[in-house]
Amino acid sequence: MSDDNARYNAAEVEPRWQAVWEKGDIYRADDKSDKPKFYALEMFPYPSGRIHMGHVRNYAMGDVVARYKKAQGFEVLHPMGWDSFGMPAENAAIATGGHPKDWTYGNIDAMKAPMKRLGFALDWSREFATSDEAYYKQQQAIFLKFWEKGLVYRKTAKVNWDPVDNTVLANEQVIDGKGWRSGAVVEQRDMDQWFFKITEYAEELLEGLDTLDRWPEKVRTMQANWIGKSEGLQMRFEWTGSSKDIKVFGKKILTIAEHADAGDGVHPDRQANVLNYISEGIEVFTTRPDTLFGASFIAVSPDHPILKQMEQSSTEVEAFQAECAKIGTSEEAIAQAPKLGLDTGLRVKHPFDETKTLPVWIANFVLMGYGTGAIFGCPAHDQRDFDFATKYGLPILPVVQPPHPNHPREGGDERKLEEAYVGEGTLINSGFLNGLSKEAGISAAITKIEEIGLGQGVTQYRLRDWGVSRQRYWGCPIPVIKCEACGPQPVAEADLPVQLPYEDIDLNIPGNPLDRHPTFKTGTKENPVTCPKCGEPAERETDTLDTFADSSWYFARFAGGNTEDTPIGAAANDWLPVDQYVGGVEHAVLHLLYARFFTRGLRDCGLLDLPSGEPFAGLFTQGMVTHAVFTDEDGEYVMPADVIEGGNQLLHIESKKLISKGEVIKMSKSKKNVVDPDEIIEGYGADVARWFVLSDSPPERDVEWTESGVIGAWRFSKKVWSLVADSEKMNPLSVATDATGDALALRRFAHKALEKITAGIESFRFNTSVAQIYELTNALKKYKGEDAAKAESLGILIRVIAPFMPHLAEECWSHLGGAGLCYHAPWPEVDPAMLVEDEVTLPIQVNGKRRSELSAPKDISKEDAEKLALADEAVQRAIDGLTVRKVIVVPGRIINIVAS
Ligand code: ANZ
Ligand code: ZN
Repeated sequence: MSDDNARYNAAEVEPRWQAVWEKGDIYRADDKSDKPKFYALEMFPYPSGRIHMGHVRNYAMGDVVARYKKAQGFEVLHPMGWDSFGMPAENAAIATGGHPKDWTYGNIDAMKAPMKRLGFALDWSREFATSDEAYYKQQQAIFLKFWEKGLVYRKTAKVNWDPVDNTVLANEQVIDGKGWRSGAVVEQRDMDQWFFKITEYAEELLEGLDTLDRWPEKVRTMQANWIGKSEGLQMRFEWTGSSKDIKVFGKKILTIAEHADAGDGVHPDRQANVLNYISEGIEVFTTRPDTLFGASFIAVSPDHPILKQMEQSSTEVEAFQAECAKIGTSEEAIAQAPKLGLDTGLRVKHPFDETKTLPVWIANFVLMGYGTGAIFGCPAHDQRDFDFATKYGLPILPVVQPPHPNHPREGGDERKLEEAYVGEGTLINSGFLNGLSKEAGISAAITKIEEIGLGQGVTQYRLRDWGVSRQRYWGCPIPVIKCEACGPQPVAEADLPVQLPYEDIDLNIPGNPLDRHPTFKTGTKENPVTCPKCGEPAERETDTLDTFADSSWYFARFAGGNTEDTPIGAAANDWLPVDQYVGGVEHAVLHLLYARFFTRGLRDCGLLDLPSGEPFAGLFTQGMVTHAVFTDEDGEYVMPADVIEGGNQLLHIESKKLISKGEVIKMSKSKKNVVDPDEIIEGYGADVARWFVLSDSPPERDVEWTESGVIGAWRFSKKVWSLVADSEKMNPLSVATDATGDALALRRFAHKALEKITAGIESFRFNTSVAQIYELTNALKKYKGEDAAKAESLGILIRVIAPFMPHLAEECWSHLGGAGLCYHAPWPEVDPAMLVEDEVTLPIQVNGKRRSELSAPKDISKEDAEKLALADEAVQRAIDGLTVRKVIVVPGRIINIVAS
């Protein structure tokens, strides 16, 4: 080992190069560059206060791509910022008595330093936090543009209401049906809320998924399921008797005119239908009209407008609704809850069989927000209907005959059924549909219903409009003024931003601090809030936007720069879409879907020129960083840093208590199985931390953090350095075209490795690149020459290491005598000639004595080898005057000639 080797000290080398990079401003992306553009982006962090290993892995992956693309000749944009609005800041402020803003910006400062120490190739000139006034001002401008375009609307919707704290709760704040702070049973309340009309793009969002061929299949599937397109039938079941005489617990059903506000909870576009079914009958949505003959009941949602009358007249209905409300608003909770029902006493006619009537029930599993909020139940072929009918003794009539003759359902209605049959089959007990397949039955039933004027075939989406109102402080204020006379009015663009007040914020009282702020809502005496339309005193909207809005367009803002006069600078049109997006799979649905909606909205408002509307051309979802959980004798969690291995035992460093090692799971603060990146950087260097998280597992899988693994990574970095430190100065851009013998073999090795390393980076299999880098390092270690082949191979090694361990690469590059920065060096090019099959050297013996050797392709035929051997000059001399008796060719090994 040389002295240089002994001196390699990441703690000294890394900051030194970071200073050089920063001074050279080398990571600034040039909008005007005429190179091809490449936009690399990782999901930006929430400023919780600490960098964790998950961040390190996420950003290290993006950094490999960014640096690699730069070396390949692209102009690379690789920005960073902060997703800084949100509830944790409010909770922290409550816990510590501080202010959410101070907490947030303090955390940003605290996180930026370790982030910089990791040496990412980031263009910090574009940095912003979403809570910056300059950013949320533009978000308010976007909100108003969306409103103008019809992509924003207001409607009454259900919220979780905490009756003790007198506040709205987010779904995550409702635990087991109770408020997280008060413990009070949460109620469902109707409140005016703002919505983004994402359903406007349901079809486009679905179709767009087919174009995203660089997205993981599972993410596309999850999005498609979330959008949930169903082709079906919307149809009416008419009341028995005259609709005018229908009694609902003694009261008449109201006429359309009398029921003007019946559309609550229903998409405005569908209100007409809602009104319709109240006077004429019940409108349902079904994807299985083929099973109509098996219908045995109608069920409406507990929130169905028809129950409005009953609410006033029947305590029974009211009590039932209250019972259902306890389950909460989430679709999942409703699906898991036991089936609950109440017979309304109302009856409807069967569309195909005048003699048959069906009872109308209220059922807790019917959602108001999907379809029409009402269904017909066919218990034999839908499990929920089956459970419901079994519980309440409603008829179960099979109408689909399964194809298997031995199926227990064979024989039809006589048998006791155990569960619903949802598969394919032939229709039975179904009048004119008998004998048809499911598919044929569906279209025949739709045609018939359309003919008799009871409905029509429709497409439904499970996707709901995006409710964005949050009754919270730390978010983007919704730029609206509410006037009693004129209704909600947009704040004039010149008056943006609607500033989030800093003073007089008290989070210790439950409820929305903006709502009780002394001036935010109504202004001051001198400067009251007034209606932009009529000028009368009015009130500011006190809701703030869901923070998912903030992360729905930040990538466009990065690309367009921090412009003051427009949300998105023109440069974004050139940079977008993001070429490679990297982040957690937990964002597979909401964040990615909302961003895809926003880019379409921005496009249609003329704020972004992105015809496809797709923000992310390539997506990669990385696995997590895991670690074993340690517990002491009392079962308390212990941080890995406080554990030492002694003998065959694990001991707590301070108390010397015995520690046991538990399962290996995602690093999390609550289990204390975390390793602080800062400590790793301090102990081993940033390069080692980066190398480790990329080396051991395929990027989409979890990687287990182990001490031994880190030490291995650290040793490897030393090994690379010693290789360079022990070398003479040489040009790492050398190309040793006339290498022969060992030098040629080294070249071949280096180029083969290079090809695989490059392919690994291209296909997000960094671990395979790493494995090849190890091999190449070993080959170089063994090589004795100090020649062009070594210079070339070392030059390749340093450049392929650079995306992973950029500091070490710069140090090696400069030590070797490379011109300029390694960061600016081009990606090495594979010499295809070096990839062809290896040559072998075959010794040639004559009568047991080595006379010569033959360089030949490894797979040379025996005949060719014999011919070439006999033609060899030295061999010719040796057999001069003798007769060749025999030639023995041992393929790949030796050629023996027997002559006498
Ligand atoms: C009758 C029927 C018979 C149904 C049968 C299914 C099976 P997807 O495919 O997810 O769109 N449905 C309709 N609106 C509903 C609501 N608001 N809440 C709960 N369930 C609702 O699901 C469509 C099916 O879900 C519809 O087809 C309807 O039940 C139910 F053998 O109608 B079906
Ligand atoms: Zn007004």
